[in-house]
Amino acid sequence: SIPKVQTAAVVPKAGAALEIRTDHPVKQPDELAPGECLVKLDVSGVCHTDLHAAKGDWPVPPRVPLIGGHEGVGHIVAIGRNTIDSPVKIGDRVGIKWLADSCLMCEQCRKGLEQCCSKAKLSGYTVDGTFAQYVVSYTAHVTPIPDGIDSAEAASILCAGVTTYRAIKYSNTNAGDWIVLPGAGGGLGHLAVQYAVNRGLRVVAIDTGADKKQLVEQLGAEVWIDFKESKDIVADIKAATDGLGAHAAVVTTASSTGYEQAIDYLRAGGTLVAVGLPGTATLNASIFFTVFKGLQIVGSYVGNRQDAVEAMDIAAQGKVKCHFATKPLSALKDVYEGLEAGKIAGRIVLQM
Ligand code: 8ID
Ligand code: ZN
Repeated sequence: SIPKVQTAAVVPKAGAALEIRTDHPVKQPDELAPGECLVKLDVSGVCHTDLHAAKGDWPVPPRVPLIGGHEGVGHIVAIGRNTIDSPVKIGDRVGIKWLADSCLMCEQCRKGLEQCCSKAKLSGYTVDGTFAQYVVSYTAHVTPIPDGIDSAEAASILCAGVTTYRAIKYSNTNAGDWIVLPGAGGGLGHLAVQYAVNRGLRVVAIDTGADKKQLVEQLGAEVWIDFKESKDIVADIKAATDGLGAHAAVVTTASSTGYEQAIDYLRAGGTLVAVGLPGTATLNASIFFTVFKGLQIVGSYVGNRQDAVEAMDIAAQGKVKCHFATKPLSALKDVYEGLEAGKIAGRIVLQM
């Protein structure tokens, strides 16, 4: 009893207004290719990436027309005929992350850097995503959702959670170290605060506004800096870290401003992890001080299947909790406006 049509939020072309359509076709079970599965969605988180996709402001263009969304949770209702060795079955609760599929055979896939596979399919970017009642995904890449976590709580772990979990994993930090998190009050940032605290790191949170301050302090940030009020962010961070600076920074701001002072506030030997994705900005780092301080600058792009399992497991144990408000799919346009204005503390999760 899979319907022929569904409700979906469609971007007709780059930059065009979003349309909520009630007659969007559902791919039927006998139309699924081997390795594909049809997932009936309950919820989907809204990531700032979806807004970049809708605006078309990245150097790699999305497909159009496009259904966005890559933080979906639902149940498998069909699997393509002749699918070999599926790790999931009909009825399983699964998550749809940004990396919908990869070849699993190339050098990047073999090394666990499958998100950089040249044949990667991206949910809500190069293939239709989760702002719909049904989505076609891939048995090898859907993330099993453990019992003991609500679908709405699990949703944003699939992008915001996985991404920040991995970024912190590769930040070269140990328990007791200081980590600076510009963008700490946003969707990625508020989970970064928690994954950092969970690893025993000491958090300097940077963002703006009373809501975000309250949120990050409640989640365990020791130091708060409001980037709109601070007169000298570098001095503030040094003052909080015995004058030495922080061991790492994970930047999750959607604009380049969050990156600007990092070379100056990192301590010698520190690591800058770039996560936030302004479309055209360049990283303007002093070569001299990058060398002189022995800094590392790394990019971190979502996570592989194992990162997804690990990040989800920590959330299912209740050690990291997404702070979210739920809204209907029809509110997506307003959610984009809220993200653009920087008004959303934590995440919005849409109910399908
Ligand atoms: O794999 C990846 N690297 C990846 C995965 C997922 C998302 C990257 N992203 C990218 C998104 O495409 C987007 O560019 O990370 C960025 C943040 O996504 P988000 O967390 O979903 O966005 P948000 O909820 O709007 O949070 C951004 C926060 O940054 C703050 C804002 O106030 C907001 O809370 N912020 C800004 I904009 N400028 C700031 C600054 N100068 C700042 N905070 C501190 N200093
Ligand atoms: Zn995302």
